[in-house]
Amino acid sequence: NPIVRLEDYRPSDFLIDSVELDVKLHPTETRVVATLAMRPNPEGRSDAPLALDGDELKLKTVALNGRTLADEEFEASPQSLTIAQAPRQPFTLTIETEINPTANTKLMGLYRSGGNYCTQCEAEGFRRITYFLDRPDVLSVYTTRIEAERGDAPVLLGNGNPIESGSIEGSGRHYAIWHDPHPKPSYLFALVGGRLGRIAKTFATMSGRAVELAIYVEPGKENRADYALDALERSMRWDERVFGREYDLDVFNIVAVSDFNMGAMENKGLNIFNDKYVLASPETATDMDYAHIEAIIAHEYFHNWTGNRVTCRDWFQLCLKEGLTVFRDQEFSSDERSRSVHRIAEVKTLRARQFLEDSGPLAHPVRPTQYREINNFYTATVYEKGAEIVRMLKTIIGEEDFRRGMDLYFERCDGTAATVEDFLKAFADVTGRNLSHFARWYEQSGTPRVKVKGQYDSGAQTYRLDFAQSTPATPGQPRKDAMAIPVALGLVAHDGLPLNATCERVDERGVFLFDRPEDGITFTGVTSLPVPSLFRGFSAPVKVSLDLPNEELLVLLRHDTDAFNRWQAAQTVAMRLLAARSNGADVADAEIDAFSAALASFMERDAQEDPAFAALVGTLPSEADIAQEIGQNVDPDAIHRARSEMRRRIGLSCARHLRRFYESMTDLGPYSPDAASAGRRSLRNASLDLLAAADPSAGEALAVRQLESASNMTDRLASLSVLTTLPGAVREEAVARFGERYRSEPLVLDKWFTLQATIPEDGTLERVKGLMQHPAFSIANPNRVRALIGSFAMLNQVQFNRADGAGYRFLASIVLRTDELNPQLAARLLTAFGTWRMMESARRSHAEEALRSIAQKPNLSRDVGDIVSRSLE
Ligand code: HT7
Ligand code: ZN
Repeated sequence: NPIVRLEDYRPSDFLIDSVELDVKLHPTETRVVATLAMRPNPEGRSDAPLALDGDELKLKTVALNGRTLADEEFEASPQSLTIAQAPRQPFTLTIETEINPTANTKLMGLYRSGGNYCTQCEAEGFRRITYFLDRPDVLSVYTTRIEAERGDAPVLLGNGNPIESGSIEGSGRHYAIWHDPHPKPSYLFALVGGRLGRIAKTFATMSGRAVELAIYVEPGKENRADYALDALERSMRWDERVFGREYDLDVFNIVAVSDFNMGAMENKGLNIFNDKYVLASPETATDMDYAHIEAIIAHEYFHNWTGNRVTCRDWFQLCLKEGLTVFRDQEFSSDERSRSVHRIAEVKTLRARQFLEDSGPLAHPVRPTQYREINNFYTATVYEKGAEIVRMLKTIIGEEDFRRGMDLYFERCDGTAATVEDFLKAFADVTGRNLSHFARWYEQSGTPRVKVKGQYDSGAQTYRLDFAQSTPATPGQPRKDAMAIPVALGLVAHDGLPLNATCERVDERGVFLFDRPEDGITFTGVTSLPVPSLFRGFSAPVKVSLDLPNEELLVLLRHDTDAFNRWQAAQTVAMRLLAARSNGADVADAEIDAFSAALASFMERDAQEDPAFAALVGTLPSEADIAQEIGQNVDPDAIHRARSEMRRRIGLSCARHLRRFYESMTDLGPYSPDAASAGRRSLRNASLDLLAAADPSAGEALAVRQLESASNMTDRLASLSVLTTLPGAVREEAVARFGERYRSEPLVLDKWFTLQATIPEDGTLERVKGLMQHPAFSIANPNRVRALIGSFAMLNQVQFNRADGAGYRFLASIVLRTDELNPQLAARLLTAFGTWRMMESARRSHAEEALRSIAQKPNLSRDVGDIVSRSLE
């Protein structure tokens, strides 16, 4: 498979100014006629042939300026259409293809989901609909005519605005024509045809234009889309207020489908969503589901400016739209909810997914320089670390200049296919700063380590901080340069009183820019021994080591004005204890009890004001976090034992507080998904979890009572989750009853699959295999596969990493099976092997054997072939 390289980029030899698509929908023989207004690109080669991309296409006819071409005038295969002698002036190319949406199990291009027709074109799916210059720097104005049996597909949707619709006399068929005036790349094309229910409302934009917002879902589930519609309206208002961005069409449609490879897709004016991120009711969705729906609705909407109006020149620039849009959705959620709680959640995800990726065989820069399969680069690094880079930029230049830079970026790049350089140049120009060193964040992979040493001189009343940075080698990058790291910091006195210390290297926003291998700064006017609070708000995606004794970390937990660092202090102490215990070191129970007592008192302090924060403080690092901290020769069983034991001891020593939280944090009224109510539920359920760890039989009774009386899915699922940690007949009965109750609710059954797949017991692999026979499970549906098998592999540390290698062999067999249907899904599952090299040697060799068994199979997809070979390198 050829490798695509950033350095080989050159402009397209031809351009397509407009596209007229005529799509006659049919379950197995859909006809597509594409009429392309083309011309040679003045920036391209003047003697180049016209080479159009295709993928599994059946060509019917091709005509140039209305004349059907004879066979010898072009070369066609399912993968390409080439005309050697293309005209050197503007011309019209008309191509007719036939496609089979029912047979399309890859869920790319035009396919069927739940009997409806839908499309997915990012990154390279449009070429599965018609031959095209399927690259993001070819921007065209689209007009789409969609025709179908009215009975099969009464709803017909396209990009842009609806301009005409009608019946085709005497045929039972009808059509709709959509026109999108905004030039766009083919990956933003979409159409939908089907039987769908609808909810709608009118939105008045900041300049007073009326926009019809609508969400289409499976008929009968319309009221489950109310929250998503409300989130859409709030997102639109927020983008106007915070970034000055207004919506630009007469309609904005969202369609929810149940077979989807990712979360959602930002097609211009016609977002298509995985129904998991649209449908919610108190009975079926948890607080976390509501928060995800809000974030993803916002994310896709925000793409209208960061991705659609300003798109990417090539797929290497993916972070330009994804990192920036994640940053924007994070800011939206922080404004709508609790900023500190949200920041902690973001960082937990970043560390669990991106730091992990950065430390394993699949590490790559935020802007990769080469790929074999672009679908494998929709990663935590591109999205999450990409967002952190934008956040760091804002931290360094400040809020006002950040907004001015964004305005300039939109002004300059609107209607173009841009690069990371264009983005950074806007900020360099408004601030007069040279951002070339900062740009290294896009190029260098791996998570920088920052070592810090503090020294207090009581005589001089100074406090010196010495910093040293290094970044470990990653695939293809053996040596690293120093990064420009913004360190937001402050000093905290042991008694919590303000310290009026100053340091000229720290700017007015409290930020020191650490951009050399080593550097040191000195604070003056430090009247008592301080505790440094570093990387406040997690100001840079780095790993920090600073040898503060546990007592000083507890000073931060008590007194830091930065909520993130208060939480971080508790996590650091917990991690030290857990990692030491997992490694077999002697940690006195008394030390754990002292930590527990401190935790309980801080949770108590925060519980009334910010219960969600208190719940986070009381939640231990996960088994995967501990494995990452240990980093080599990992024994997941030892980690599991250490963490379980620590939960038990915390539960025991904090029981009084936990019981009080459990009893007081009940709902204040009918269920509402707002952050305050969700926070109360999270503290209540975190308390239940610890109480059950300390006293399983009392915990079981509490959980059973909660399961029976719960008025919402958050509390019901939390109690079932506690029960799954307690083996026995009560658990089995509760699990069976839950499965029965929700047998016709696939999205709830996904939660049920996940709970069972993550039971850390020996029988779980057999249970997972058994559940694959459940009538609701389907190997062709990505949500089902991810819920059952993805969760087993990604979330069940002890059972996926079984010492006998059975977990690895199972995953390998599933990867091979899914690869035949849906390579994108198979490749995602395969990334669960990303941690194999950090395991102890027996597990390591089982994992390697499983990976080799995949690698040696003939006819692997490019997606799986790429991941497996990089995993073994
Ligand atoms: N821009 C989208 C990324 C995407 C995707 C979505 C659905 C199915 C396949 C896909 N391939 C890439 C989603 C987003 O980040 O907003
Ligand atoms: Zn996105």
